Amino acid sequence: MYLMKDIVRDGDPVLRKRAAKVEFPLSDEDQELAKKMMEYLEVSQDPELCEKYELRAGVGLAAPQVGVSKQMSAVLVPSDEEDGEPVFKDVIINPVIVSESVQLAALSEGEGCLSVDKDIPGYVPRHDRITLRYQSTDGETHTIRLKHYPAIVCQHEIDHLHGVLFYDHINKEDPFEAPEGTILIG
Ligand code: SB9
Ligand code: NI
Repeated sequence: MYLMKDIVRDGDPVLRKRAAKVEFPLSDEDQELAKKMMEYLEVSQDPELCEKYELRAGVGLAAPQVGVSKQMSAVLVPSDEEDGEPVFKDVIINPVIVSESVQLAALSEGEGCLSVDKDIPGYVPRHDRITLRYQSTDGETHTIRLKHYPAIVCQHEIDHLHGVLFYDHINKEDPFEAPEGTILIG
């Protein structure tokens, strides 16, 4: 199981590289990677296990964050209700945003990243709605529409596969300035 010591931190060049496409059928190694990334999210979102293993809770984890430069990210956006079905749960492989809304959105609390140890305040403007195409571990191609929070999380994860970190998007002059019309979420 991945622990915080396995998470690559900002400054490591792997976080700034473009990750390589993943070939199908998945190798045993890639299958294991997918499983372990999702396991991290599941364990990190269980308050007791999170504390026991000294994890930071996360809703996403990209392969470069565990030192593997491949286009694979695990996403687990929990339900708003206790014990509800997750809003989105999958390992997204070779993801592409095929269309995006002009409407921008940012989390009112800003974003954080398991690879960035300090708090970097500011709005991270992203597309409010996206159409995402990706492959799941079984090789199936999925095309799905996401909006608001799950769309923001997926854009953060896809950025990792392109060597981009959340703070790259924060306005340098005024961190809480976002393009006109950006809606705030959360
Ligand atoms: C928030 N968290 C994430 C993405 C967008 C917004 C609050 C995921 C954080 C974990 N992480 O670093 C994944 O790449
Ligand atoms: Ni991140």
